[in-house]
Amino acid sequence: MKTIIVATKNKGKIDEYRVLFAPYGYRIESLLDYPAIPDVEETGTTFAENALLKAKAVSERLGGIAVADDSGLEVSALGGAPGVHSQRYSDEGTAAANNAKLLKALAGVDSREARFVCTIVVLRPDGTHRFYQGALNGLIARVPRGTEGFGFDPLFFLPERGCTVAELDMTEKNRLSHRGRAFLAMIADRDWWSR
Ligand code: ITT
Repeated sequence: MKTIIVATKNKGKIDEYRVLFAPYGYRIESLLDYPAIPDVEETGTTFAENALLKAKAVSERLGGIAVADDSGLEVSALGGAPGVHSQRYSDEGTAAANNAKLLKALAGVDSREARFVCTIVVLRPDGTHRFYQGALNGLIARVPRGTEGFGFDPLFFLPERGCTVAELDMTEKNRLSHRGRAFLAMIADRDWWSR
């Protein structure tokens, strides 16, 4: 089995990538396996910039193929916020505090349209890289529902499914999520990054 290092400390993402990569014969390592690698400051203004910063930090230290994911929630009524600041939306930066802040920001707001977006970057040992994107449209619910997934999943309602993302099991989430879609584009291009 080949190993791919995904430059993330987010347990929810790591679990999803483990399941996504497994059928293709890849084993996943993450920053949780390399605690000595310091946190990267996500100073970019786009998902792509931040993803590349995270991938570079790993590839500089470990070599090999580095994969990073920068993702977030864009809410139309909030002008696209929290966007690249999704993880740090509330002062605490926890999912519970982020979700509470989002509900407060949308109190009394009828327009609930939102989308999850994900940019994956693959950085090869020779320094070349490519980006892959995915998105998922939905509505911000008025109360959280479900216990699966992570982050904003309990508030992200899928009208065509009649449930939130946190009510889907991981296989179903991966099939339709922003991350699952970006991953499909990435895996379709593996002739480039694995050669
Ligand atoms: P790493 O930088 O270590 O990968 P992170 O959680 O900081 O972990 P991001 O900077 O990409 O990752 O921020 C992503 C945030 O966007 C995440 O913490 C959630 O708040 C939200 N988010 C992204 N994908 C999500 C998903 O599939 N479900 C729910 N929330 C998600």
